[in-house]
Amino acid sequence: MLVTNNDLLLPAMREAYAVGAFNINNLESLLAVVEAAVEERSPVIVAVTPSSIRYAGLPYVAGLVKTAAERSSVPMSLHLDHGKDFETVTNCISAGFTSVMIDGSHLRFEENIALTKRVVDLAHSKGVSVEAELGRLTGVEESTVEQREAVLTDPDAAGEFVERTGVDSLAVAIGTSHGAYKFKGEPKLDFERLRLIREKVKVPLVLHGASSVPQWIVEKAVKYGAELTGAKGIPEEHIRKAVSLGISKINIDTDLRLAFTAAIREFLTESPKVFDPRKILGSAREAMKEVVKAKMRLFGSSGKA
Ligand code: PGH
Ligand code: CA
Ligand code: ZN
Repeated sequence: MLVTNNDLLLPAMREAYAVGAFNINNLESLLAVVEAAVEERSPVIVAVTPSSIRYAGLPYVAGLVKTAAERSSVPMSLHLDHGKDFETVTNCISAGFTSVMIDGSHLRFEENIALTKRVVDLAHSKGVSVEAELGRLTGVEESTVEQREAVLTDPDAAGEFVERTGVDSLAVAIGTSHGAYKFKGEPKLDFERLRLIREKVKVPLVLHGASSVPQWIVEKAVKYGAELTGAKGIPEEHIRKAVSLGISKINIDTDLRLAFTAAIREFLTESPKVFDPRKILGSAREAMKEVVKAKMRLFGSSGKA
């Protein structure tokens, strides 16, 4: 059934597990995520970015996810990931999204508050949950303490931000980043900062840029011709620790892209006579599903639906 992010994240925060938000852009990735959730008996957040909406078309994306939700036995939400403006949010709510992110993290503090508050007023009047972001995810590239402080989430500011906006959940910057190249050296997250934020903020906390970039998937992709030199993600024990310190929602996109690409490269090379798209894409769907199931076990959401 289709529910809001609040319905999924408040129990998660109470019971100290995290719900995965998996980015989808087509039928294959949606079915991979939904089938994984059903098999793991896990709640799940289906996340769609503005660029995925441009790729697939808003009515198609919304229709697919709503159909999946009606037909499956686990609770799921349809969530706008990294919504940048009021118009995108409005369109998604009209299309039936049950949760929206307004990402004003690039704005000044007061402007981020004003935009987020405006979205919260609209969304709450329609029964839709809102996620906002404070701090920037590019923190890993900053080398000095001053540079890091400037982009990572300030705990006091986070407390004030949530109070003044009335937002339902908050994405924090503690050293993760989007994509397959997260660290040049050793992976490092600011867990002390997370602990302080958790003390100041009463709503569920969200970790973006949380893909682990599993080396076995990278190696398979490279074996079949991909170029991924230097690809590195968040180690699984860091994810486990982040959950234990109060992260309730974890966003995964890159690991699904890697699984998709590695599976298709392998399939096309190993089965040169096959040209049935269902077989080619079916191998990718299966690979993404296995990744999603492993995440649900890692996050502790398996068995919670
Ligand atoms: C993410 C995904 N989506 O909003 O934050 O991050 O690139 O680490 O999968 P990854
Ligand atoms: Ca952002
Ligand atoms: Zn993100």
